[in-house]
Amino acid sequence: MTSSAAERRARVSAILDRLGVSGDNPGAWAGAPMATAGRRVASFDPTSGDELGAVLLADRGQYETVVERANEAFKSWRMVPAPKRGEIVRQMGEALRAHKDDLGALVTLEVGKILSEGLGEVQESIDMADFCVGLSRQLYGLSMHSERSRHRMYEQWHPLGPIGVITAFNFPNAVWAWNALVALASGDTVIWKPSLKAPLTAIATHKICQQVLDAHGHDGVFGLIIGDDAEVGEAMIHDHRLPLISATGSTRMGRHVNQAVAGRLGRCLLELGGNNAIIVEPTADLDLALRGILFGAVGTSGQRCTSTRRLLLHESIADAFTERLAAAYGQVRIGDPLEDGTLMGPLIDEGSRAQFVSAVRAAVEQGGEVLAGGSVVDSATVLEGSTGAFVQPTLIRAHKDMQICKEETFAPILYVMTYSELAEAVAIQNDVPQGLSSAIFTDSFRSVERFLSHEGSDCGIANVNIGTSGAEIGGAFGGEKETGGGREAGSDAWKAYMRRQTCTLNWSPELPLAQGVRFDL
Ligand code: UN1
Repeated sequence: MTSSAAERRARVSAILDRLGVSGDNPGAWAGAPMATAGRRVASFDPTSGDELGAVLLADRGQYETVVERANEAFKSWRMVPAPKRGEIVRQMGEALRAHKDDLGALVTLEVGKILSEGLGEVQESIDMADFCVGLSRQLYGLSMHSERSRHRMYEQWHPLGPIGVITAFNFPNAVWAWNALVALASGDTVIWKPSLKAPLTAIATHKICQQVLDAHGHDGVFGLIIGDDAEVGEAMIHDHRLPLISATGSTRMGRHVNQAVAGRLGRCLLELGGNNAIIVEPTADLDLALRGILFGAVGTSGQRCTSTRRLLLHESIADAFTERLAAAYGQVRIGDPLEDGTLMGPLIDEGSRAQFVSAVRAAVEQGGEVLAGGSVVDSATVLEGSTGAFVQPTLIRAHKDMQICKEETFAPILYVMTYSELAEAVAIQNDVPQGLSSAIFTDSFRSVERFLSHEGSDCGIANVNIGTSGAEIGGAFGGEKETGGGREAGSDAWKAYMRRQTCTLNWSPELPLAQGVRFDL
């Protein structure tokens, strides 16, 4: 179904209205310490180029208010029993469910991913809420056997404090949930600084969850601060009151955040760039591999940190498979991400389009050959009146030493290389600064085990017969090397949001010292 520009605008404004984010500065609703003055920043629909709304940026004064409220709220929130906190998170999950369709559409409107992915992103937040309900009853510590008679040792986990969460444009809802819902179950409060490219999703998400907190009389547990890096970001990373900063974004940004937070001996949880490869062995189910590669490389217009950027094909299958892939690339439907049937929407903005263009140029200069795509797309051919940054999904024959293949370009460019031995493929895969996600398609048991062994993939995520993107929330998400080492979402990622306390209790009438030390008068 395609709609006219006028019909589309009506649909868009209905979505914004229902979520309460239409008009100027929708963040400044009653009772919230949002900016009422300050630089105006518009949020654009990357598909049409239309302005969706605008926010006023917060200054240091508003930042202070939000942090003070979060600090104050922490004192009471940490004393709410964890399962009761879990019950509030459960209600947030219900509220997100009730708004899933509109919120998913808003994600699509603000960042340009196809509707199915926008909805999938909200589903990821709902799944996080469900996970955190269970987690709230499982914040387990170990008990140890003391070497001393009639002594007991155990560890317990305490809430940490107000957590600073800095998110990127590409997952404007789910990455918040990975952090904020775990933090809430853990007894922390949250200060969220969203990307200025997706402030409306942040405001809508915050409003939906704030209503639940309001119903329980918890003020200040969630803080939202929409500001720029120099004013608000810098304040956050240098703020001693925020014991943990969880930041998602580029490696350049993460390095800066890490240094600032380390300077005050705070904690960082970083989720930075990826340069993810898929290895395809001759035994692989090639139909499966093709679909996994397409979703990984073309999905979200290549703007996931887990997007597939390099394809390592065994030389015996390379030519025929590359041909099939190039044909499939030619069939990817580029269009309005709100419409059924579209597989690829626009890039987030002109800056990203410029990076796409310069990466393709660099690849060709470095010896690469464009096998499919390679060009920008005239936006007027996609949507009437659009100024969106549309590009073609692009396949480039490359060789392992090309510098551009070691860099992360947030665009749908896939570099295809060949190998003859699995060890060589794994070496190529690992020979990049980033270490987020990796995958192999094979039916060989031995290859699977080698890929997953200590001398296999060096990434935080290693998949078999699944692409590099689209991780489930149940596992810990994150990567090694320049990806930053952080882990978010499931498994025991919650431990980063709490502080561990080791307790030793003596219930004997003696005072024996550990290690047999004697210190008697
Ligand atoms: C990101 O791109 O920052 O695994 C996160 C995935 C998604 C999350 C991506 N669940 O692709």
